Amino acid sequence: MSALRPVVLLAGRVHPRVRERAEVEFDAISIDAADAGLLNDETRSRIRGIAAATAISADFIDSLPNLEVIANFGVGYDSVDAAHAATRKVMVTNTPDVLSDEVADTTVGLLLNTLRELPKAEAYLRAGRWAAEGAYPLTSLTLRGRTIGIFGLGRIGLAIARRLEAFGLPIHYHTRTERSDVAYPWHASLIELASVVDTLIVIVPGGAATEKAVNSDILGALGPQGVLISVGRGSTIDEPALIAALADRTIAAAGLDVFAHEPNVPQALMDLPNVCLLPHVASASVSTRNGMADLVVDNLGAWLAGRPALTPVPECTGFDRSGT
Ligand code: NAP
Ligand code: 8YV
Repeated sequence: MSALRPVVLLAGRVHPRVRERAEVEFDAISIDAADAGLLNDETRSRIRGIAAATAISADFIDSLPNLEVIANFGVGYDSVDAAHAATRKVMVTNTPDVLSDEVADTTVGLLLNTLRELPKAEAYLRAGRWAAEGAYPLTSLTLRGRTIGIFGLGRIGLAIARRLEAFGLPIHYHTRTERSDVAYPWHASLIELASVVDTLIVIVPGGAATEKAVNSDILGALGPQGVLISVGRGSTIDEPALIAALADRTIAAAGLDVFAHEPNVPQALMDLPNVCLLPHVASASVSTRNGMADLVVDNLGAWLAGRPALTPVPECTGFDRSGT
């Protein structure tokens, strides 16, 4: 271990490639959770960077007097208090772009699985029911004839839109700011979007601005043929309202990759027949996760060597390397 290498904290269950590279390129220290009580004063004062695979609070940031950079594993960084880090001139980075196509592909797969019940049909075959009972029942839902609404037309939302456009489907969207580079109809509010589509794909960031944005009013507006696909953050969905809407068929079905209290999924959701559930796997291929891991370590290496961060989050884009 070289005394010249910057000390970097590996916080949470970091990806193996982050660990392997960090142990070569930095003086790496690991902890399971970002809890200042797990580190003594001397260690805390040595830490200059964090590779974050867990929540990083304002208190934890304040417990590290010489912290310079937090590199989050994931494009969504709602678990890192980036606004507070910015007040301390601590750089925060995330992992945009390298996962957009993978997440968009998975979203289309989840949508098709939800509508056409493909996981259930496979389970039917594997249980020997095709031979014993005959063909799997026809699905009441189809992608054909649907109108897609995308809540969040950012990097991933646009990749989803391009794919579904190729499926021959009309696309509408809601964001706070209308995009000037797409021809899809923009809706100024989520309720307006939900009123004109029957398929709502949620791919906004988590956090206070989107907390429980998909509530009983939005689900009611989506209507009885409505399908909700959620791949952004579980916090954006009012989960009890969704369970009620699925149970009484206010909407037809839902496909969810993210949940309010991961990895815990409400039993009431699991008991419903008209929902397709994935354990937050939208970016979870070896190649995509390796790309994310490399971006985490490359961001740490760049910033700690005095170079600009590769992918700063918006709260920190104004920093130059001198911390101004
Ligand atoms: P992005 O490029 O920043 O796009 C975010 C989009 O959401 C933008 O169009 C933004 O437009 C819109 N938006 C943000 N806040 C909004 C609000 N309050 N109301 C309406 N629209 C809002 O981010 P991205 O790379 O596409 O990633 C999006 C999110 O997907 C991540 O933050 C993460 O939580 C999630 N994600 C999940 C997985 C998974 O494994 N399931 C994987 C990757 C990402 P405006 O700013 O104009 O409103
Ligand atoms: C990851 C994600 O699953 O990038 C994101 O925001 O939600 C996913 O790619 C997560 O960040 C790490 O497990």
